[in-house]
Amino acid sequence: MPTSTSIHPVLDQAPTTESFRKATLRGLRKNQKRVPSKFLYDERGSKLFDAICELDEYYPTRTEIGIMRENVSAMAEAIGPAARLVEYGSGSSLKTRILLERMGEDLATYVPVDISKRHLLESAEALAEDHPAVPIQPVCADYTASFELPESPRPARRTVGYYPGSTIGNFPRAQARAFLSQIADTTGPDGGLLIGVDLKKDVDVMTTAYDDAEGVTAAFSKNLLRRMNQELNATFDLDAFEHQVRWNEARGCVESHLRSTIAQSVTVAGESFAFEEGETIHTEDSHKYTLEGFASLAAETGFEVESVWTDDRSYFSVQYCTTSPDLA
Ligand code: AVJ
Repeated sequence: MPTSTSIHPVLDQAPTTESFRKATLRGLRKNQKRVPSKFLYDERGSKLFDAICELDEYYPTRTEIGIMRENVSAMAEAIGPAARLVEYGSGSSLKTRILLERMGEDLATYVPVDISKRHLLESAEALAEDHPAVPIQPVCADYTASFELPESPRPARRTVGYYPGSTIGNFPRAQARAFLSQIADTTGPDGGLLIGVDLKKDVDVMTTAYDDAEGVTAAFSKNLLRRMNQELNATFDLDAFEHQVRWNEARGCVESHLRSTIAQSVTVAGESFAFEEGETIHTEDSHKYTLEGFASLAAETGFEVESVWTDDRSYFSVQYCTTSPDLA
């Protein structure tokens, strides 16, 4: 039951089980087996990810929240009045709260986009309670595919993307470029993008963030096997795989894998897959950037980095990028 009139009906463009099946089979047939990381975020995965964000080892969330709190006035000023704020992968919308507390009334509308419908709705309802004056227009979609945005219920002066969490790190460079270009297309001229970008640092700090002592990240990762068992009739034995993390210097990313601890064969959607002992399924990349590296990537997509905020250890950055006001 809707709890608030400020929440508009969900625009439902959720990916189907069929798309999960197709992508999974395609990935498992490769030499280096892999499954796209967006499938980690079913309802249980989204909850586990929230738990990751509270781990001592997982510095990005805490650091980004600190940067947001400290600089929210400057961020609000950069975004300007009456913007339409579109958040890609809104999850629990925790960081958005910092923005909304500062600029709530100033926003034309808030459009959270997330792949997990339940999570999307719960977060929207919680936000609406605290910010009844801001229209909320939830969109359930895989934001890496093209999707429709609802029309703003109030005139918006510009569209600003919000992409926190260094989720851009999930993409290899070419895909990151394509995705930023897609956001630039969505915002159009005189648009903005407030984005969280994790920075390169000590390798131990970066890898430990994905390999916590409590095993929450391992559970998050293995949830993918559970999900395949449930939705694709797969036969994964969760005890016969372990979570493994590697820093890949050449690609500049932390890689997460699920490593088969024995030689085994597993069925997924009727198809059989052989695993050698030690063979892995690559589940996720978390790319790390230098400030220069991100600025040059953004420049290839029609965005220009206008402001950069960091913490005192330069672990993480929040950056405001703009598209030119006078594109075609
Ligand atoms: C949500 C993609 C930013 O890569 O840091 C955290 C996901 N996976 N721990 C990241 C994640 C395991 C996270 N992103």
